[in-house]
Amino acid sequence: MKRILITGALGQIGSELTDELRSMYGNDSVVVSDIRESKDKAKQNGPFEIINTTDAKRINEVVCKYDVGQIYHLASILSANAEKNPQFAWNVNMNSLYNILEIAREKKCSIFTPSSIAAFGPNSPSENTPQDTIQRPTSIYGVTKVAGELLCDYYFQKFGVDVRGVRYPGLVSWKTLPGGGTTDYAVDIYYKAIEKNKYTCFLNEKTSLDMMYMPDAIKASILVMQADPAKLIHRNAFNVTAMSFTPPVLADSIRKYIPEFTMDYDVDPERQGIADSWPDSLDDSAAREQWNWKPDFTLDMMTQDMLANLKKKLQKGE
Ligand code: NAD
Ligand code: AKB
Repeated sequence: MKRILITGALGQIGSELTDELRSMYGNDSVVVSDIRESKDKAKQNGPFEIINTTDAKRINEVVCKYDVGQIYHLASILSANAEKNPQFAWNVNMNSLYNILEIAREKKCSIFTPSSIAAFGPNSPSENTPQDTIQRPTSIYGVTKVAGELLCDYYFQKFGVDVRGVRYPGLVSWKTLPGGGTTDYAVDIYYKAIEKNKYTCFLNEKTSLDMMYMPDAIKASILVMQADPAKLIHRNAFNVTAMSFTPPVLADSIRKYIPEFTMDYDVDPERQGIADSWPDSLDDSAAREQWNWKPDFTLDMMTQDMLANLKKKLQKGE
């Protein structure tokens, strides 16, 4: 069997996707890569390579060395960090994707590459945002996501590259911290609820955003790659969501398990501006119809699981 390569594999999604793909296909079948070294012993259970995805030659070396047939391309700069250095974010996000698509074209690899709710902008419909609608994002991260969606469609139509993806909403997880996005508050809040019974939120109380628990995000990433291509009308950038909430609704869910939890606000204008430009809630019916997408976790199920696992993790001092 040809191997699977994951880029940006030490990040919030890649760290959990690695575990799932290795349990499905075996440790040696999944090559983990990132621009930085792994401190995690689990990642040493299978092949690990340093790859800077802006370096096409290096990606090519690893693809040839391991006879890679599928690439989960996760290396990226997320919204809040991207806004601090837009030129750097454009270089990493766009040139990496171009390199991956070119190698996929030459070596006939299939590709998973995620887009985001950030691909929408202030003049996209904000409620029940359709799969196909106006996309004029105002963050550099969103601009790279729309450009990436178009480039992926082009590589499929022009060269037949089997490239697929989803528009993830904000992702909540306990294993690995998020990497500098606008939705990171929805992870941070759980740490502070356990450590201090108190959280200061950097988004205001009216900010409604789509969210998803990581096991559902991993499920979506694998399901879309397993989907029957004959059933795919869309190919890239499927809207997927599991829930949509504001900070006080998330705080209420936490209070069901930690009644003394309190929250106040100290709004960060930059991240608030980004969040305000994103949808309140997505319509993910195309994913449901074309590849049977359905999330498992509701908000309260996520909260219960997050708190239980984070408590254990923090007690161990990890
Ligand atoms: P992350 O920031 O947690 O991880 C990204 C990883 O990429 C990091 O480990 C980083 O070291 C690595 N990286 C950065 N530059 C690199 C380079 N030049 N070469 C190789 N590796 C590099 O991000 P994530 O949350 O795991 O996101 C993965 C993908 O999913 C991204 O495309 C992101 O835009 C998308 N996404 C994530 C979310 C979310 O909430 N986590 C939501 C929507 C979309
Ligand atoms: C971010 O906030 O940048 C990401 C995303 C929604 O793409 N979590």
